[in-house]
Amino acid sequence: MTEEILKKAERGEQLTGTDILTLLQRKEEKDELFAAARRTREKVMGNKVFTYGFVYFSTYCKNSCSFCYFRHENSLAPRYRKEKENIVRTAVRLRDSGVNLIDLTTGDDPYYTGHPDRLAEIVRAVRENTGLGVMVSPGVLDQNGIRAIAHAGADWYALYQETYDRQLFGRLRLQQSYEARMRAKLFARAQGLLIEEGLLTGVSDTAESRTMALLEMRKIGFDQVRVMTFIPQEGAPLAGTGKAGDFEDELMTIAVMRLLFPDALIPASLDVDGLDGLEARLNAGASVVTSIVAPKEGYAGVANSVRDIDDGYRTISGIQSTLGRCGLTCASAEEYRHWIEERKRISCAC
Ligand code: SAM
Ligand code: MD0
Repeated sequence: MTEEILKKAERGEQLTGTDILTLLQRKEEKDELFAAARRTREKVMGNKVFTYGFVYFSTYCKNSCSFCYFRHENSLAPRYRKEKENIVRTAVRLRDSGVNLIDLTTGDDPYYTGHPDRLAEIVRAVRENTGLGVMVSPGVLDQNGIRAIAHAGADWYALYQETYDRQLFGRLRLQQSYEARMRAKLFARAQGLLIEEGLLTGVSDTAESRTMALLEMRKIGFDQVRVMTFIPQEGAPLAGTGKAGDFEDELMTIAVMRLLFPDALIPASLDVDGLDGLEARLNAGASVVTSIVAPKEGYAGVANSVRDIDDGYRTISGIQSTLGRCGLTCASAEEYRHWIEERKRISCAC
């Protein structure tokens, strides 16, 4: 059964909801799924992967997401808002280490969301000083905010729905609007930005809810798609379950994403399990290593706020032996820029 579905996917035929559900559920056939995902990645990317530096420059957040360490109410979470000079210096250091893109992320911080000019100034400075691709992940921006980051030279707007099950969304992103979040992404695309979507797993989602999400995502056609396993956080309500998500569900979802969206980028995030989890994610078909963080600069991760950062494992040099074992190598800045330009030509022609 799985074999037939995999052949169908590799021939480029469209998978049905039932096909997708079968692939997500058949844990005993996961190795065949991962092998097909790797073949699909190889066809599109050869042996190259992209690398993203992560600069989490404000940890202030007005939201109360039940899964997140940095939710507004969590007094345990360290709060900082870095100065522009510090952000630029860190971004340049990441560029010099070899990353392809700088992901400028914040909590949903009204200091920036309410004053998009401040955000735009940082985007422009990072763009000019690094010459790299720039992704912006500041939570929901209004239309002025999205226009401002686009004009400042951002390439990407990242905003994760986490789930396409509206009831589950309500339990994860408490008192936030599902529709406003979705609208912001689509408006960003209309402004010429590439857009990234993301799912969380291990949050009482099911293979059925992930199938529904993937079908919806296929209709929209995102440029980068991710799934991350929930990591319980001290001081956040969902930590009460004490149980991290099933890592296999994330890997199998990565692989199915790879088959459904062969041309899209898919992260293997160092934020979920640090360096330990990288090999499995790459072997499931991921094509970007994200959450590379400059050590000893006082910048946090999100799902794992400190793991592997100051000891230098979440770096370009720290990932080399894992890439080598997977038969993969880092793409150059020029290769990434070429990918971006091609993708914008196709994706933003609207
Ligand atoms: N504040 C912005 C927002 O909410 O869109 C940007 C930060 S966002 C990129 C952080 C993402 O990390 C979330 O959307 C979620 O997918 C993921 N994340 C946060 N806490 C997590 C946790 N405990 N375990 C796994 N993933 C988590
Ligand atoms: C990551 N910690 O790539 C980052 C973050 C935001 N665009 C990305 C979740 O895992």
